[in-house]
Amino acid sequence: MTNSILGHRVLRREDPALLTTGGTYVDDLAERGEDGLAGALFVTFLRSSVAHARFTVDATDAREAPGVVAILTVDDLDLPDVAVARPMQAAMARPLLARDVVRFVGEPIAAILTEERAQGPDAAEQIIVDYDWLEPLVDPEAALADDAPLLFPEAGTNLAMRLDHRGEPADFSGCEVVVRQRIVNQRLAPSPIEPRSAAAHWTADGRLVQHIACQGAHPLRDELAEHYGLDPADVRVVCPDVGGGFGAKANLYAEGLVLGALARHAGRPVRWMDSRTDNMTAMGHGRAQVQHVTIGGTRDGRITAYKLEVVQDAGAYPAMGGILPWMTRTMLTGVYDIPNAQFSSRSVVTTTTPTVAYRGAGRPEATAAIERAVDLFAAEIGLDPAEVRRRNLVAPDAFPFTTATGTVYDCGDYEGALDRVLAGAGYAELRAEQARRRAAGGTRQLGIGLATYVEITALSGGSEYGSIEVRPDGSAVVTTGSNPYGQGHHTAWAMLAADRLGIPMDRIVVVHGDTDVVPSGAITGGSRSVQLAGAAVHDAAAHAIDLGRERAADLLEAAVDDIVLLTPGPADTAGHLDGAAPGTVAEARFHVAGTPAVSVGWSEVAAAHPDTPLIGLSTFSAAGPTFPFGAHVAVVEVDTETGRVELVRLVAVDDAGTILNPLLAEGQVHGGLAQGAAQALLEEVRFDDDGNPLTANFADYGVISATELPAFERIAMETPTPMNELGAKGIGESGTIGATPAVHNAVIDALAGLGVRHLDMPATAEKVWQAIRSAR
Ligand code: SMO
Repeated sequence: MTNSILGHRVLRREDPALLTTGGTYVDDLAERGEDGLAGALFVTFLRSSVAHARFTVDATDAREAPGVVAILTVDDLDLPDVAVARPMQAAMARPLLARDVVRFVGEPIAAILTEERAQGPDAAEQIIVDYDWLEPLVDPEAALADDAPLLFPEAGTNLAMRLDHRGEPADFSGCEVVVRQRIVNQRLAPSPIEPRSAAAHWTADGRLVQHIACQGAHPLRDELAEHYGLDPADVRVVCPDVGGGFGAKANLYAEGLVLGALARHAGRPVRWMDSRTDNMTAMGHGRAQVQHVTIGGTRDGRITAYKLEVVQDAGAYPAMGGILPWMTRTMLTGVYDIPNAQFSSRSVVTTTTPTVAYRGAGRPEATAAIERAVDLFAAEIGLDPAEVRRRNLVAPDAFPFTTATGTVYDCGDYEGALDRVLAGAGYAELRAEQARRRAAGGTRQLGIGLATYVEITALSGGSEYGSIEVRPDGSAVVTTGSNPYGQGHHTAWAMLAADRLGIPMDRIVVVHGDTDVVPSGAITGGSRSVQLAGAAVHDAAAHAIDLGRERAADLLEAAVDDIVLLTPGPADTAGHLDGAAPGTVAEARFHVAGTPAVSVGWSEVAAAHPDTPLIGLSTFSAAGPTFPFGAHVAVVEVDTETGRVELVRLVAVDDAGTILNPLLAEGQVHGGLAQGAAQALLEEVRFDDDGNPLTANFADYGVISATELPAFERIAMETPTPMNELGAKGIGESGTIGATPAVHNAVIDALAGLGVRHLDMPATAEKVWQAIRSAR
């Protein structure tokens, strides 16, 4: 495969449009009145301004406000509530608009349909909501108290789901050292730059069409079909360009579910887009776990027992976030060989924004807990944290490795990743510099943070759709079930098809995100795309080649077994390949083995049967998930007078198996590192004691930007997985998973000389300053 395009830094073909004329987002389609959206009414949601109350609504005056076409409340909807996913409490179902009781600030109470965008918020001001306050409940641990206010009195509890430990409890009796810590893995706002956005209309023949910014059209189509009692074939979901999702656009929200009913009521298309504040208060939040860790072992650094007890804040209505402790359990012991381990969790409802999946979805929480615990353990026994990690890693010859919670890791070399990152960071020199600064006692102390991690991608294996049609002009259309929202599927899938078919990349179009065009698909999430949808494209190409060989055999009057496809090499004509000059590479040709002089090309075989398109298709199924891993070193400087933390270096080894395009992988890792550092240093969704959001915009919420970040240092490592022919694992979430604890540990490491043992994230200047003061 020396001529392969794979593994090269091919530039993103998505970017010229995104960086110049802009993409085409849902709101653009609505604005242009395209695709059935002409004359769409604007939907504005009147949202609760209190966290917990019984309420009544009077919209009499508002109905007379300029431009108002209709105002609907829950009684006007002929739709069921959002059922709670099993095994969570069924009695905690969510009405699509609040019914009698509101349970978080931002919960939609009424839908206002107006002719112009600005008329909705004006009309909302004229709706009179009479709130009869109920006791708010903001603290998830308090939700379990006997006297806690109940969000759903009929459920009789605030507990939405519990996972109890299976098997023997972790035994700490033989440990020489046992360390305990309560750790808050704080609530985060996923903060996509494009907020939630959708439009809906009904066709003349009774089909529901929804355009929506999402992570996968087909699962949403099925969700809509179920909710509206329709055959999935009578629902069409279209997902155009999407400006980020990070897990939070993986499911429909009440606002998205209700649009079809609003369009039906008005007899016109409707369109909706979040304001930033609506997005910060009503799109799902991530993380939100309180963790109690116990770690024990020997004085020479062997960890022999580990326990993690989680309280998961599910927010007001249990959604994906309530289930995520299951993922935390899956990755409980991380990269360490700790057979004696225990996990339990309780997911509770609180009068706050519901929680959902957010970049890593339950796995970063597991890593953050154990990586902090290992550092606490190392500090207690006075050993270097790198050395403690090394003494406990799963050995390279132990794969496939089954953990205490029954997870089977496919392959890995954890010590190799640790060695690389320590060498790349210059770990010994960093420690020496740290010692010098501590001895000198200056105001800029150095902190060095480590994290070693493993995560699970393509969670339960699963399958994905891919097809390739070669057209009579020799161009190809790749159709994929996987839906990009920034990852670069158009580039990656075109590379895979070009590589295998020998058709130049600029003659390959990638189609996705329309349930009327793509037969099936799942979400882009859990870092699954390359290893499932990418593998499907790779596989579909093989089928297309088989069909091509059959046709070539007819054309060349030869036996099909004698026909081979000669691919001329890197199939890039756009000059993107490692900066090579533009030039046309000849397309691949079919010929009889040994006689390349007589051949036919793709256009000839595709044109040979004009009535039978040449389509290779695949629904690739993975034998199981894969387990990317890595090691990060973060270096921070802490100003001990002000508490200000500066992240000065972030060195990362992220092994995601075989890399298809290092440029795309790097983009994923960079974003992940940024969001990991963001959790460690800056970001936190906060509520006051009454449940009022305090971080409802980008001024109050410390969303990270380039100014707070160093140039990242990445060190390559590739351990191919046997789970797919590409050898690829997922890369979308790994940066976040490793960076969060590495940066967090670095801050505490900087403060260790001052007597600080632990500090919860985010390490804001104020919190660091307070910690230094208390320690002194
Ligand atoms: S947090 Mo993701 O879309 O699995």
